[in-house]
Amino acid sequence: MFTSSLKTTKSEEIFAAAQKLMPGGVSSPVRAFKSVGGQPIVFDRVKGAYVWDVDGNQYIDYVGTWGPAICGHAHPEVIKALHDALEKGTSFGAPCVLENILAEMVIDAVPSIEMVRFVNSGTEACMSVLRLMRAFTGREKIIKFEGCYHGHADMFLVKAGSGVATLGLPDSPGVPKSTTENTLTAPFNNLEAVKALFEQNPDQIAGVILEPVVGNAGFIPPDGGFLPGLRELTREHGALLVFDEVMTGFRIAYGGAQEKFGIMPDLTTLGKVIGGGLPVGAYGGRRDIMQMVAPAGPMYQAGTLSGNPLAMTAGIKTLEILRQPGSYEYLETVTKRLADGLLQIARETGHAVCGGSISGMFGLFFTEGPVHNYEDARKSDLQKFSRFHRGMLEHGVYLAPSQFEAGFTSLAHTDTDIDRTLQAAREVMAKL
Ligand code: KE4
Repeated sequence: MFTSSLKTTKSEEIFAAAQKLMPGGVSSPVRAFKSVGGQPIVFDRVKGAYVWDVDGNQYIDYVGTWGPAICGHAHPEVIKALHDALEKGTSFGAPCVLENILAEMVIDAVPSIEMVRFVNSGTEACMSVLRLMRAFTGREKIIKFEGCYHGHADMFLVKAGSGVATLGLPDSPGVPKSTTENTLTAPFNNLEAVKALFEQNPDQIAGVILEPVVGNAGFIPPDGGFLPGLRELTREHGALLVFDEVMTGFRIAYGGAQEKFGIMPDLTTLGKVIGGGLPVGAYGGRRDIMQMVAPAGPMYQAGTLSGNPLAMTAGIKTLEILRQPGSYEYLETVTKRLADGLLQIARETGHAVCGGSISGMFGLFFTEGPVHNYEDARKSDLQKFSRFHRGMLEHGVYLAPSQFEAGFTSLAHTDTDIDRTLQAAREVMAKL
């Protein structure tokens, strides 16, 4: 069932052909395994906590299509709901009651959201929320944090995380200076740096946008006073606080990191989980701000497939499953056992390591740590991470193919899966 020496003939053939057809052979850079090396695994099918590749190898999956598969891949209730929805068509381009239903669920769940607009990706949600921040405040500058990733829109490609960090790209060519000169950056967890930026740019900063728990520089939780400090600083300077919860939304808690940490941002972006695996992003927040969005207000944003019935259906069913009592306690327990187990095994086998987990999100760095920001994260042993990743793959465990990503569990991961993963880690780390 779990092979040790991977047969990847078909993966190699398909990926070789793909590289002639698509840049890097992928639809998104991190999938190419560039930073961990070796042959990317070409998926054939997914179910629950598992993935099967085109060569028939099975893996326990801790990427979960980067977050959406939090109920387990291809959840039978989600699949059934999609089958039923398909009979009524795939896209309307017109109002549909399913949008009301998902909007109401998001508004009920996320403390700071009074109104919401659906889009088709986290990138679209973040680029739209940035325009809204500027439209509402009349200011142009924003603050983001090194290592945080808010999608690939030009103004965010400044010291960005995720694939940009993974590939070690000096941000990106093609992004005009004029676009990024209004993007100020500070180290995550560093309130003094943010305070200084506000003092140096009086009345010019529209807002601060962050991943409240960083997942795109590896897993970096906020230090105790960081989030409350940002709330206070933004209020003091008439700027907006924006939580990018594309990754943490409905994962850290049903109400996201803002529920977990008890902080009310002004605006929030969402994605991944709320689409249940189909393309959905969203931005939302205070009614007085959201009323600026066309056609209610003057700030323009649009999308052909936004709110389409299939994506709404998958999102509705996913949130219905997640809001069942016990979901987040289960995620917390299973993920903590995994993360703590990995750290203990690493230390027992003589590796410097740090990391942890919050609800269904975890990560580890091969460095003594602690890791408070992206600069700390970059001190970790990337070569060792690559060997760890490859070793776990050969033991039937599929981890995110980059140190600058987080790990994700699901309601489908069982104690047996965790035991198997820890057993694999014991064998791999002993040889690292
Ligand atoms: P998408 O445009 O990829 O749907 O969302 C962009 C985005 C925005 N904000 C946060 C906090 C995110 O994590 C993301 C996307 N996350 C990456 C994984 N780190 C997507 C995976 C990929 O790029 O292929």
